[in-house]
Amino acid sequence: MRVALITGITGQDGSYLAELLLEKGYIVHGLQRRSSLHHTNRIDHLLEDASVFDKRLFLHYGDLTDSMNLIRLIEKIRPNEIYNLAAMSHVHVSFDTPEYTANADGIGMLRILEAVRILGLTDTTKIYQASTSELYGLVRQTPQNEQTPFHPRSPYGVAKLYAYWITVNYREAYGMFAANGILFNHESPLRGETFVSRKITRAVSRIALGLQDKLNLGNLNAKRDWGHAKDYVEAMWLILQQEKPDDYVIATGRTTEVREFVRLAFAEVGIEVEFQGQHEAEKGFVKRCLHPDYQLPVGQEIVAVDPQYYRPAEVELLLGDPTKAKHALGWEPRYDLQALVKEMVLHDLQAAQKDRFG
Ligand code: NDP
Ligand code: GDR
Repeated sequence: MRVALITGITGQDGSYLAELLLEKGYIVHGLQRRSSLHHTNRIDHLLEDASVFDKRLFLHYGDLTDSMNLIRLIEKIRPNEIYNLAAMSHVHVSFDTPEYTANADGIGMLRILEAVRILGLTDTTKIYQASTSELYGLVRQTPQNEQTPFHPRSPYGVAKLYAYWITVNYREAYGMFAANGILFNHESPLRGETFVSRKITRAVSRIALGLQDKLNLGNLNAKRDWGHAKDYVEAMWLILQQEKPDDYVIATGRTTEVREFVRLAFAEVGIEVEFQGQHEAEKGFVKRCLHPDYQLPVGQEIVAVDPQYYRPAEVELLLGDPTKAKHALGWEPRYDLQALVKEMVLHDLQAAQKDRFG
């Protein structure tokens, strides 16, 4: 049986990846941080499954900032595959916690590579690094592919740039199977609630049910290449199944404005939004309600811009070119944006119904 170690198993991608690897028959070990509150919600369905928990799924306390812990765990687990998904993954928050972000998101990957090298596991352990389209940052060219120059725009992006290059460096220096997936934004009902997609679908559901008045957002002009996390964890696995380690862009090849994501999400509950005004004065109003269950007064303000959500430096446009992944990995996304938004809104509507009716 193949053995995998997932750092960041309690996150969005960690949950989908653990599920995928368990389906494929792997023994899965996950690194979790100690927390004062319950924080395994995204993998509770796996932990409660008696057929896997304690038999093929094991959790270990640890942290990417703790080398000794990582060495000890990797020595004990001797994984065939390590997926380094752990990170302080919020771009805006990284401006408030730049040093910690560099330590966890940048040096964290070095600690894993070094642990594998020191333990003499370079020939037996393949390593995946969760690289990101935030590496491209300032727009130089679109669509962005594996040859596009990097210019990160946040402490998060810069930390991930270090992790990207140290992965390439250990591959070249020590012949390790170390590979980067340069993943563009991917979302799901498991997405953290402060990322823009989930913030929108959650607010739309709560506004439709009368639990919230308005959705406050930052830059509505930003464009992202949004896919579904379920498709993207499949690409991570495929990257480690190749004969040779390499780096791949994983994206849908389509880009959409934040403003349009808002429109699509409200459309799922039959509410047509009309935007008026510019910059900080821009607002979204109810134009029409087409769903019998979700009736709001026409003209009600339901979206506003709040500059507190602006970032000190912004990434305006991301559009990925997944041609290499399509040809080399045979990877194609199954979800389009419409299907993604629908799934997220439906999920959040159910959660909002529970909040409203108990
Ligand atoms: P999440 O924020 O949902 O999950 C991050 C995970 O990392 C959580 O399990 C978190 O634990 C854990 N973590 C954070 N800091 C540490 C640390 N110091 N030591 C150990 N664990 C830690 O992120 P996603 O699942 O969305 O993303 C997975 C990875 O992919 C991240 O590295 C992210 O930067 C990267 N990425 C994500 C993209 C996306 O669009 N989702 C696109 C490209 C790259 P806890 O639950 O305790 O907070
Ligand atoms: P991003 O995702 O920064 O691309 O990083 P996020 O959803 O946070 O922002 C996307 C875009 O939306 C704009 N925006 C807002 N963002 C948030 N969070 N909240 C708001 O209210 C808001 N209003 C507008 C942002 O300015 C931005 O332009 C994600 C993370 O998962 C990273 O870990 C990952 O590496 C990249 O995607 C690819």
